[in-house]
Amino acid sequence: MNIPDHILSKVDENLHNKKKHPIETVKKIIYDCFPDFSRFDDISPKVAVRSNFDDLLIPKNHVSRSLSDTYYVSDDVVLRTHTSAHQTEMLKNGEYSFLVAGDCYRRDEIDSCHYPVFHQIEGVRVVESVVDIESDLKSNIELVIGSLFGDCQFRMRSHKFPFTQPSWEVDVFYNGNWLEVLGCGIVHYKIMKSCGLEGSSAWAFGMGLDRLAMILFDIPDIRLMWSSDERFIGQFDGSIKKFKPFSKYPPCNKDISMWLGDSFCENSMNDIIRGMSGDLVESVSLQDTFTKDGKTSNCYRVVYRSMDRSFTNEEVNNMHISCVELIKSKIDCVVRE
Ligand code: FA5
Ligand code: MG
Repeated sequence: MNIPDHILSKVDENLHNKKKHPIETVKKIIYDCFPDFSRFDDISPKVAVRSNFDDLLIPKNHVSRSLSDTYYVSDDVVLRTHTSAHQTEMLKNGEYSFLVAGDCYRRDEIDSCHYPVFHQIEGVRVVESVVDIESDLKSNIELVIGSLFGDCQFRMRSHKFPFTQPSWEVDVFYNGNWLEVLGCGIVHYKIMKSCGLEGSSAWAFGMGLDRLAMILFDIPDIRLMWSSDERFIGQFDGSIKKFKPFSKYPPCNKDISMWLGDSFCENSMNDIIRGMSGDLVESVSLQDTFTKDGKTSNCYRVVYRSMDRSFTNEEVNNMHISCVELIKSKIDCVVRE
């Protein structure tokens, strides 16, 4: 329905299962923290709307469900937006401690740490009610963080997810910055009940593998994860290694100004630019916005930069012109020339 070819073509890539890829290395470190857990890493990312949203108590009007945020295969099938989509079917199947790793899809902004396809790992454990569930969660989080980052400070901040209560986000203090690395919480009692598990409790966590790999391997741009350039992929051997950047190619900036129509959707524009330029687009950012006579004008800066080669001015100009033409014909806006 709203899935461009450049996204569909990623469904079979499975970077999380590609030997020695940084994302697979991170996945395995997390696997090793939970030797007794069942592991699932080849479940199709095409899931029922019910599993991705309804079963997780995500409200009908939640923005994450909209066509502007989620890729719909049909009215009732989406490309999963998180690995939590598999929680309830696993619990109903009698899995009581499991890990699910997989590719996830979201329509999102364009910058060095957002990509429309990324990878998550989900961990869930059902425990007998006698166990102090919050401290069991906390000690397991401590174990994962310790295996990934070594001896470092971390903090659990109260947060809100519809499917866990209470919920937290976890930040790690690494290289002088607090970085958000995962979301977690106690599985909502309504979900436990719907899975026939009233009387037990469970904890769950979900973490983004791409950003973890970027932090641990010093990978500066998330697009590199998709590179098949030997200068990238040849650097990894299955252990954590700092990435040695090959020369950085110069960026080329292009601005595009437009009057917005009522149904203007920034993520749809981003999909067009990503689709037209492949991985040559580095970021799209709002530079300026103003309203005049009830109409809003936005100016976006599109930065093009290749990860592995230099390009000619002519090549970028042509690509940008093609993007603008497609935006004019597909997006509700009037481009200001
Ligand atoms: C979730 O997806 C929850 N399902 C996590 C969870 C599981 C909470 C179980 C409680 C219990 P969130 O939307 O924050 O949470 O995403 C988790 C991680 O996915 C982020 O921290 C980030 O690392 C990664 N992520 C999300 N969007 C992108 C993107 N566009 N590009 C790269 N990584 C992304
Ligand atoms: Mg896949």
